[in-house]
Amino acid sequence: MTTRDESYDVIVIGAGVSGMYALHHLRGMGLAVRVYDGAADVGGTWWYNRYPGARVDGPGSPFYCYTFSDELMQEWDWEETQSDWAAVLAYLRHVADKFDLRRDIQFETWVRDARYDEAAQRWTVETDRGDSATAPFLICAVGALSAANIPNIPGIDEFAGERYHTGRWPHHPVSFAGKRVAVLGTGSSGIQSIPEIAKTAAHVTVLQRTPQYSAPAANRPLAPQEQAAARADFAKIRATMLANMGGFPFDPNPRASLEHGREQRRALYEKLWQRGGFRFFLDGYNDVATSEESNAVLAEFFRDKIREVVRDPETARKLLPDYFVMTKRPVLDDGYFETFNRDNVTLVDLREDPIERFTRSSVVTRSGEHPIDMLVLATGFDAISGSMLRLDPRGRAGVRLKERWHDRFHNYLGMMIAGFPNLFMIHGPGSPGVLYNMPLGAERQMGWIADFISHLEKRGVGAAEPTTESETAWSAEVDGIASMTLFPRTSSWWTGANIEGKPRYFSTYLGGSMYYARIADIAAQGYAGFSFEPARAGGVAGR
Ligand code: NA7
Repeated sequence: MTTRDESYDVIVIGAGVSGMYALHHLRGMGLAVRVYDGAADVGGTWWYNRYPGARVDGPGSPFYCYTFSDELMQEWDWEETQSDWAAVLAYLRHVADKFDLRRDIQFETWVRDARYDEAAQRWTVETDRGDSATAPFLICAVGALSAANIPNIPGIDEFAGERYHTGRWPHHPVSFAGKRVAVLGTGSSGIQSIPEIAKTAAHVTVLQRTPQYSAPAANRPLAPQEQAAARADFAKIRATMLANMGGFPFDPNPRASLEHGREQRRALYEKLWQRGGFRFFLDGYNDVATSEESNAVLAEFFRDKIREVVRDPETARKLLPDYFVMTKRPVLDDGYFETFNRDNVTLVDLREDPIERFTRSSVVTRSGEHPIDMLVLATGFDAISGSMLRLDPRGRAGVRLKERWHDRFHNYLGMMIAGFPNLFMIHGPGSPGVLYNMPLGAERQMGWIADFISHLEKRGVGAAEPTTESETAWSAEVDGIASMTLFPRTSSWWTGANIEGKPRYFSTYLGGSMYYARIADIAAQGYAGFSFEPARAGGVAGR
């Protein structure tokens, strides 16, 4: 059924982790909310990324989850420390059931236009189903890792075999049995899927542009007593999560590498390696991301591990990363390097042997032709900003976001954009987004947005947006923090280097929990840095 000019208080785009929480929170405020999502159900990232081996690859369960409901925490059982996509999706479906979210979500619906009407002080969205709706507030919960990156390689569209992108994995079963499979890309998705694919494929050709520092995921069943402990003390654990830099309940690591010599450091790394998991990257030394010397010792430790595992020295050489550890998204694996000891796996180093083209049945690199039946694109995303630019909303005077963001993703507090009044982003550029526990980050940003909306309503404000001066100052803050680290010095999706023509800078606010203190402070100052326009009839006050 097509709906025309439906009127709401808030329109939310996206029904993933962030959009689901946004709906729940806004409903609790008594607001009328409409959510749109292109998928057939909730889940966002976890709806789409269902490739073999897809798992949580950060500090895992039971802390990669919502924290807003104690009841939810008490009733949901996580089975493993690194939950797979199906377990996370089952959890999100349970959340949708429990809080009756679906009745306000329109699925299988893409928002193809979002434009601001200055006179009415309202956003209008139009969908690919011919619906349109308006609301004074628009929340873009469009996902930091959503816009799939399909590389533009000669002949790629002529390839006649099966072709899948990990971030758009089909819902029907995919069989690799007896097939020659090429996997392009060795980020988290490639490294998770390659060992799984190699188990049944006739042959796997791994096409690697950049080798990775990957640590053992050490996925294991979550012991009932661990879950029970988390439940018993959840209020206290949540307080630690709120205080911790990355949003997880770990004590901050106080150890600087200067305290230990090289051998002592390697001994500690060995101990952490044996334990495995994401905390390998966090629990060593607190200066790994800031000190070249500290970083070099850890990098060498990784390279030694790769040399130890991979039997063919030439393959091992190609797998050795040579940039600062942690400055690309750290990866966790389950037997990735061991996979290269299998007879049915070969590695092509694209830096030495680049792809020239695809044909109907092969990939041709400089050294020759590799016949394939299937191409898996594990090529990642136009991350952080890509899904906002795909939406490309039109703000004041019809200015498109693409125009405003041609040189940088200008914003204030990682949530709002000058010229785009009453539009909020969750996990957008300029926020801690992908470098923070994302469900918790969504809750915290949404809490701030909700308070802001209440503030505007109470004061009869119809339109609020940041000044360009406050955007400039925020940019300087984001850049200032990043420049204290080694992160901006590596080409990564964090710096936009994976997408041709994308502005190149480290766009994430690296201050972690410090960010939440900053935005609370801005609110306490009466929302400093914004300009406000009184409500006209039909705007916020007129709803
Ligand atoms: P990533 O981490 O962006 O990995 C993509 C991989 O694909 C990476 O190895 C890229 O090499 C490679 N790539 C991308 N484009 C090309 C082209 N054109 N040619 C060759 N190789 C290419 O995406 P993932 O999906 O693995 O992970 C995304 C996040 O999801 C992950 O960090 C977790 O947070 C969850 P590059 O390194 O750019 O040289």
